[in-house]
Amino acid sequence: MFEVLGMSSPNVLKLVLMLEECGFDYRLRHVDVFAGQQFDPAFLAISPNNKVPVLIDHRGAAPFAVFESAAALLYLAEASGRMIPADVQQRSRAMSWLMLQTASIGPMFGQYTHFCRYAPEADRAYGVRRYESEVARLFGVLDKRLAESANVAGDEYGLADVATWPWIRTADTIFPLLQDKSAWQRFPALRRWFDAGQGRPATQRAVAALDGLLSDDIAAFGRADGDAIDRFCGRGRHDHAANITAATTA
Ligand SMILES: N[C@@H](CCC(=O)N[C@@H](CS)C(=O)NCC(=O)O)C(=O)O
Repeated sequence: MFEVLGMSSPNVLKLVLMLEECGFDYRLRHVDVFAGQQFDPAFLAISPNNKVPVLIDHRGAAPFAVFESAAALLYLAEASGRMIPADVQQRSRAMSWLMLQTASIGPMFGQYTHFCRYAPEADRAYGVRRYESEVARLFGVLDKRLAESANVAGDEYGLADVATWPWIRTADTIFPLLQDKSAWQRFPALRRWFDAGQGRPATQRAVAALDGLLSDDIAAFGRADGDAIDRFCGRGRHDHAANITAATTA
């Protein structure tokens, strides 16, 4: 049995997609990031960067926790022998696209979400334009790749696909860039791949399971006051850089 600690976010969906694709038993446990549960010492002991998701493998004598979603995908690929090519060069290709997801797609799409949703009005415009431009560029990178390849890393659907698909879902669902659905016409290969992923039975089960955490997130957000949102965003009295400066000059 595996356990995923998380919320209804794209980085968490990656793990649920992978667990479903590999046919593993799992359960989900909600982490209230708006209440700051990601900073609890017990959580930091298994996720030192204070982020969800965390994968816990309960199959052995003692639970084993994996932090960072791509590391968790690799753990599940190795545990199952699935979703990762055996051939060395194809495996390397899969790693390149997996790392592109973690190094570029996740951070850029995440910052775009941040500026659209959480930035104070006065500071919003530059950040939105900066990250919207990057999101559009990355859409182009993926579209070009998928015009020449059935799936992100090659012919077979694998861990680079489950890493990437949730962020395209988030983009399709909430990004102002794709609010006008005709914008998809610029990215036909990406759209073809996204629709194919959506049609997979494992994707449908994973999305239904993850959406079970949505009401927890909505309730958690509703309970959060301004200070809690500042802690989530690392600003105000929770501004890590300002706190370093204050400690240095004290
Ligand atoms: N590189 C990390 C990113 C994880 C991440 O950004 N998680 C967000 C939710 S999707 C989170 O935990 N936010 C809470 C916080 O930053 O305090 C991964 O891929 O696991």
